[in-house]
Amino acid sequence: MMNGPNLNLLGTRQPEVYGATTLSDIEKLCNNKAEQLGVTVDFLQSNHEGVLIDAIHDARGKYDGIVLNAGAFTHTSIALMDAIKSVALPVVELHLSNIHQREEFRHQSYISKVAVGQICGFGAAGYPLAIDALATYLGAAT
Ligand code: CA2
Repeated sequence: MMNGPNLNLLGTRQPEVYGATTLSDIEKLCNNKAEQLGVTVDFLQSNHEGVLIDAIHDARGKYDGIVLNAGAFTHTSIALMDAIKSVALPVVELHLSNIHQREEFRHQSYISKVAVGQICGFGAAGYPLAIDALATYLGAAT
């Protein structure tokens, strides 16, 4: 479970856009879902593109897939897209908000071009949904 820039601020600012749930609350939701499904989830948040790219590279051989909320890098980062392509791991793209209903510049996603699918618009509830989606895709749910 990888989270990009500014998502560490969740629950502390702009609750009207991103909700009142903190990232550590979200981590608990993810752990509960993982336990329910009998899968393991590790959690990372970084504000740095290179750290996310390194984590994607390091995921190879260690994880079966990635749930990625790349934050604003979604709309700008060819480097993240290339990293995902290079590791050939299934990625579920995730957003709290419905990016298609927001400003035009958020409609473009480089992650979508290489992701298995996208979940957006369900707020914090999208996180366990994304784990479910990835586990189902992998046939990993018990
Ligand atoms: O809806 C999402 O999950 C986004 O990935 C969130 C990004 C935004 O740039 C994407 O277009 C959609 C922004 C994350 C910023 O998170 C904040 C949380 C609280 C306060 C301020 C920013």
